[in-house]
Amino acid sequence: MRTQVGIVGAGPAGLLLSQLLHLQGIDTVILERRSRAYVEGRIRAGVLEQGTVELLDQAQVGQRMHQIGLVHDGIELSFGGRRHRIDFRALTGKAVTVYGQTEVTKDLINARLAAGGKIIFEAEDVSVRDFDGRKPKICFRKDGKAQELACDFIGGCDGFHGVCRVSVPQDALTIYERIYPFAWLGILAETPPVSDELIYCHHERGFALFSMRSPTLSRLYIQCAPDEHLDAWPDERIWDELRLRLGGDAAAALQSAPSLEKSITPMRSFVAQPMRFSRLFLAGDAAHIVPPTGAKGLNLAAADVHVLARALTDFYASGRTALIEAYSDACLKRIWKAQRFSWWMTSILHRFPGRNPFDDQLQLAELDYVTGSTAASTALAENYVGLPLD
Ligand code: FAS
Ligand code: PHB
Repeated sequence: MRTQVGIVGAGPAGLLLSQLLHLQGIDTVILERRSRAYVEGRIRAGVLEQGTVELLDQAQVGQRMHQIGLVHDGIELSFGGRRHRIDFRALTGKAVTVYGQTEVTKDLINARLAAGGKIIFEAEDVSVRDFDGRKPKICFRKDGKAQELACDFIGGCDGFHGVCRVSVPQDALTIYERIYPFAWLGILAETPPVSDELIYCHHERGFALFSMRSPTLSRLYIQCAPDEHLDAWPDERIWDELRLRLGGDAAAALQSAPSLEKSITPMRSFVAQPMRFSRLFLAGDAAHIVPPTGAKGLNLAAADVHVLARALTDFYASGRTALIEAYSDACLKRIWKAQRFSWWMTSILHRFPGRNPFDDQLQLAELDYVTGSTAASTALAENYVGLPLD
């Protein structure tokens, strides 16, 4: 089997890369270890930056997003028993769109397959080879048969636990990491959101987030211990905790419902650099992880493949390699700004074990400053809606 760009992983990074290259007449094959149903069933991110919305439009997969996505002109920060709105539209002229990663994934898979795109689901034992030479290849097993995909370049879009990053000589990689002493317990429930916009809650019992997927589907998170077990969290306990951390009229208005999905997500900041090794390119979670407090994970993956698609398109059109050589630095400039923002949002909104009363007052002062100063709330807003895509 042969293609121009072999892609490992059918998450948002791999699928969007394949679609953007397809629209430039460049052939790709995606190898995904999970089934289509599994990939389309995963509940992950939910907030799209304006730049990501424009990129999905450029990829010609924005129709359903504009039909059912929710455009939000702001968010609320709740602390000290009061809620404070950050008005993105007034501060930056921009907004975000609440549209589940699950839906983005479905739209991209449908578009790829409708255009005759090749996605090999349930590909086993995927390995990437010879990417430091001129003839990279991806080996895998499908239906028990060993196969080989020859290609010019490899898109390593296989997430944090994939094979691509670990296939790079470890001494060629520099790893930056911070593990947070807490996690997020998230649920999806068929109940109307308590507010038209997201509410990020700072509370002495820990962080909480009130998000949504539609006017009838809520996505809710509470800070919990990193080694927490789901069996310790029956639905009732989760709803009680959400009400306690939200407080006020909204808490009274919060309608409980059985959880449709319940999961615990560990919190880490992670960057592996550089992101290119000759003909292997890392993109998305394969190269970097942010804590979800800044809603940057999916958006960073989209920004990486935007830069990568442009570099490969220029190469195939002109033979130029300048953009390919600049790929890693171009992405890392944006990634480290998103890392800073995600770490900052996590630091001001979560309760850290071992903190002292001075730390508590600092957090409250920071939140008071951010919500009281136009300059500070503009800084939050412009990072949240997304810094310009280069
Ligand atoms: P992905 O992990 O989405 O996709 C990688 C794909 O590669 C997967 O389909 C995987 O099955 C496949 N793969 C892996 N190894 C392979 C192999 N050896 N062979 C073939 N295929 C292989 N972000 C937010 O902003 N908000 C959230 O609430 C949020 N929640 C999250 C919850 C979880 C549990 C996780 C893991 C992430 C969450 N994120 C969230 C971040 C998330 O949105 C990611 O940033 C986004 O999925 C990154 O997309 P990809 O880089 O495409 O990686
Ligand atoms: C979500 O809706 O899943 C979501 C929203 C904002 C975040 C994290 C997750 O910061």
